[in-house]
Amino acid sequence: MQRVKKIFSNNLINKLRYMSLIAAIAVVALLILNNIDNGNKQRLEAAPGDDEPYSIYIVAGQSNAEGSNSFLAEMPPGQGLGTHPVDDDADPNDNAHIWWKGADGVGIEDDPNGFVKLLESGGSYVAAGWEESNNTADPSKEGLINFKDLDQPPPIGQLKGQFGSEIGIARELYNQGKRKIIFLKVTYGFQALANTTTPPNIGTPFVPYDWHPDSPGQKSYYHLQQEYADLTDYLNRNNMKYTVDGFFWLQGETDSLDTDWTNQYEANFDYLVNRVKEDMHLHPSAHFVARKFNLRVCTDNGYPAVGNYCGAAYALDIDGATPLNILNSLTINALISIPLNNERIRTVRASMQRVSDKYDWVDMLETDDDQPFYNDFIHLNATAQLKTGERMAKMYKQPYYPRNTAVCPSSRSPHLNIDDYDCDGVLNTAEDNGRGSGCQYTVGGSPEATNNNGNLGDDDADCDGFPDYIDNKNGKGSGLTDVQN
Ligand SMILES: [Ca+2]
Ligand SMILES: [Ca+2]
Ligand SMILES: [Ca+2]
Ligand SMILES: [Ca+2]
Repeated sequence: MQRVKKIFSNNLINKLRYMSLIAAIAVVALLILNNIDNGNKQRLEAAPGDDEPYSIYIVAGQSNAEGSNSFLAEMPPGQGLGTHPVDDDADPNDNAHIWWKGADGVGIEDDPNGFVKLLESGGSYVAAGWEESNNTADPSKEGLINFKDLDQPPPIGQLKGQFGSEIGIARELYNQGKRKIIFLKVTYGFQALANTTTPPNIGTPFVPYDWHPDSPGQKSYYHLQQEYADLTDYLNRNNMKYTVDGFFWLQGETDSLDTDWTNQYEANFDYLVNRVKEDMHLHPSAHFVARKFNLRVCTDNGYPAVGNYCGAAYALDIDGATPLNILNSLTINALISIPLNNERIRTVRASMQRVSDKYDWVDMLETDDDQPFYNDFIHLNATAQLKTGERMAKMYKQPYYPRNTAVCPSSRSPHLNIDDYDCDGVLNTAEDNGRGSGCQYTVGGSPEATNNNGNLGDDDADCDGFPDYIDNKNGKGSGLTDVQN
């Protein structure tokens, strides 16, 4: 569009009628070429705003992050997929997109000899694997899926028509004026944060892909890093600048199954939030928002009235998600079991809160209220996922400019405001220039370049904490009244 604008501008200057005609023909030709070039492919956002960065939001965790038992088909009346402008068919150009990876839905029970294999392997047999998004409708977009297509079967839509908090988050951000939203979602049910390979922790086939960043092999955090690399490589190849504006974490239930895991949660969670902030180059204004999981509805209602023992989480005096304990949780007479798990649940919840209290960029969403669960009393249903997403998105000020805000001099148009947030005459997309020598970006203590990496949130020439694209003052401070750090 820049080239079209420039030619049109030259055309006005030129007083010669025939030149005007030629220029007009050129404009039409360019527009036609542009249409041919784009075909019928959807853009993520229509111009103006081509130089506005995309916002990546990351959703990660275990089953409630995945959205197990939260189904598109069970969304409340009037709130179904396609009823909101961020996920509708009417104007898909401003829809949110998602790049996801998660459980392939295969379990030990799907293999006729699964349990035999498990026992023979001494606990090392793992049937479960991963599936990732793949845009078969528009292969040029690789794994990037328009929200309007979430109701398609995998690898476009997610497992069994499920969805997590991403739809509620996206709708709230859109309502706040946000466009060009991309989710990166990597989730796997029943995975602990604890490193299950390190003594005294217990390795178990039921937790094959734990979330600890240092777990060896290709576990959940490894997959998250791989998908982050794949997504940002895709964006870079397509000249799409971005910032990483939030991380949403729904996890913790499985760590309450083992006393060692429970006792390590505070240290593990503290480590996770800082690793994420570094590894995924979070925007200085981005927050890590965690849902403080809640099994109160489960413990209050599950046992013994309706014979639902909330799985292993409540009813059994187990310690450790070992094959024997899991087997017992399915078969043992619940009347002789002793529910000691509440203390571990409280410990994990308190650990999450302490880490949140320690960092002003870590927020905790309390859930100890009337949230509707699915019939298993563990998993958020569709209504609850929408509500949870909305709440999580509201927990901090987003690092972007609402449209048509007047921070630029009056001589500049609102469109320039979108493409040049800090009104310094340099387009947002041209402010990917790295950091000052006094504030090198480090990952794990090692310096890492931030220039021309596609991410605009990690560049800071004057080392004042304000990324260059929203910093028009050389020296301390952004010079912009509506930018918070
Ligand atoms: Ca600028
Ligand atoms: Ca950068
Ligand atoms: Ca700065
Ligand atoms: Ca500054």
